Amino acid sequence: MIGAGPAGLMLAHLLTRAGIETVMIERHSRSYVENRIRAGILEHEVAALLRETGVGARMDEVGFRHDGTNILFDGVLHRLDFASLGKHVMLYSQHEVVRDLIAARLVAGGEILFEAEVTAIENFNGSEPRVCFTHHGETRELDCEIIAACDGFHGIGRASLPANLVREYDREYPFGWLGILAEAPPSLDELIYANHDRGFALLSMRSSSVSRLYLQCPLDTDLAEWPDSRIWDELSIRLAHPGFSLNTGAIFQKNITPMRSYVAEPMQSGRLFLAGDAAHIVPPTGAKGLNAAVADAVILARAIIAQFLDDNPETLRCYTETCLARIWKIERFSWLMTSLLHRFDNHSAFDRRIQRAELDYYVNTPTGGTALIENYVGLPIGAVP
Ligand code: RFL
Ligand code: PHB
Repeated sequence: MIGAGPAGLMLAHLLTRAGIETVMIERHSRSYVENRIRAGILEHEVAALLRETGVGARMDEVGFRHDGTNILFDGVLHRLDFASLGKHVMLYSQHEVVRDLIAARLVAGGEILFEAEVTAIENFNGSEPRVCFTHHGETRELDCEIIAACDGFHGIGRASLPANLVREYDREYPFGWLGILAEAPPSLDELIYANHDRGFALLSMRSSSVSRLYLQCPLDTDLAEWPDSRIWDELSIRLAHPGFSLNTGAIFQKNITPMRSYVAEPMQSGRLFLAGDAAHIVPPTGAKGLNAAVADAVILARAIIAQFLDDNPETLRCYTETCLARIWKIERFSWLMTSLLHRFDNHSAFDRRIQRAELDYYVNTPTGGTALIENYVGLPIGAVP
C-alpha cells in the first residue's frame, strides 16, 4: 500500500483481517496524517463497515448520527429525512477515522513505515513488481505480489500507468470554498446546504463546541481580505431563514479548497491498482471523497482475497469496471449537488430559473427527494470482505 490515507488504511485493515500480509509506506509522519483536517460525513454503509470490522467504537462514542439534512433556498429550509429510507450518516472527522485505523493496525501487530516515500514502481506488468522507496535517508526496495497505489491525487501510482493506456475526464469549477473551523457550538443539529444569490454556504460541525462552515468564493480569493467579521456577516446573510440565528466564535482555521471533478480510466494495469483520490476526485458538495476512497478499498480487498485465498482471478480483473460503475454515479451526484447549490456567474436569467426548478423538484417531490437521499446516504458497497 502506498499511502496511509483512508483508502490505504482501510485496504490494509481488511486484508490483515483476512490473513494477507501487507506493507504500508507513507510519506508523511504519523502526527501529520492524524491531524490533517478534511472530510466529515460518513455514509451509512461506511459507518456500518467501521462498526462491523471493529473500528467504529469511537465514532459511535464521539461522532454524531444524522438522520437528515437540510437544503435552504429562497429563504426556506427543506429537510430531507434519511430515516424515510431507514438510513443515517455519521458526522465524524476523516482524521479521526485515520487515527482509529492506524491504532487498529498497530494493535494487530502491523507496521506503517512513516516518513517513507515511494520513488519508483517497477515491473508491475511482469511477475515480480517492485516498489522503490526512501526511509530514514536509505534507499530500499520491496518485492510484492500486488501494489495498491492509495497515494492521493498527486501520487506516483497514476503517473506510473502507461500514458497511452490512461484516459482522463476532468472538470474544474470556476469557484472555490472558503472553509473555517470556529469555537462556536453548532447553530443546528444537522447540516444546512444553502443556495443564495450571493453564493453557496454550508453549515457543518465537528463537535458540540466546534462549527465547520464554508462559503463559495472566487478562485483568486485572498484570505487576508476575509477578516473574521466579514466571514460571519456573509455566513449570516447566506444562511438566514426564519427562526435561525448563527452562533459565532473565534475562528482558528481558514482555508480555500478548489473544486474539481476528475476520473482516470482504467484504475489498474498488471499488478498495479489505484484506489481513492489516486484515481478520481469530486467537489466536496456531495461529501463523497472519503466515502468513495473507502468503497474502492472494500472492492479491491474483496478482489485480492478472491484471487489469493479462493483462487478466483476474475474479480481482480474486473476491478476497474466494478469501481467505475459506482464512481461515475458518485461523480454525477457530486456534480449535481454542485450545480444545484452554487452561483454561476455565467448563468442567464433562464439558467437561474432552471436551477430553482431543479431544487424545487429535488426537495418537494417524493421521487426527487428519494433520489437525493439515496445518493447522499450512499450507494451500496456490497458484502464486507
Ligand atoms: P489521501 O487521503 O490523500 O491519502 C493519500 C496518502 O498517500 C500519501 N502519499 C505517499 N506516500 C508514500 N510515497 C508517496 N510517493 C506518496 N504520495 C502520496 C500521502 O501522504 C497521503 O497520506 O487519499 P485517499 O486515501 O484516497 O483518501 C481520499 C480522501 O482523503 C479525500 O477524498 C477527501 O478528504 C476529499 N476531501 C473532502 N471530501 C469530502 O467528502 N468532504 C470534505 O470536506 C473534504 N475536504 C478533501 C477536503 C480533500 C482535501 N485535499 C485533498 C486537498 C479538503 C482537502 C483540503
Ligand atoms: C464538512 O463537515 O467538512 C463537510 C460536510 C459536508 C460536505 C462537505 C464538507 O458536503
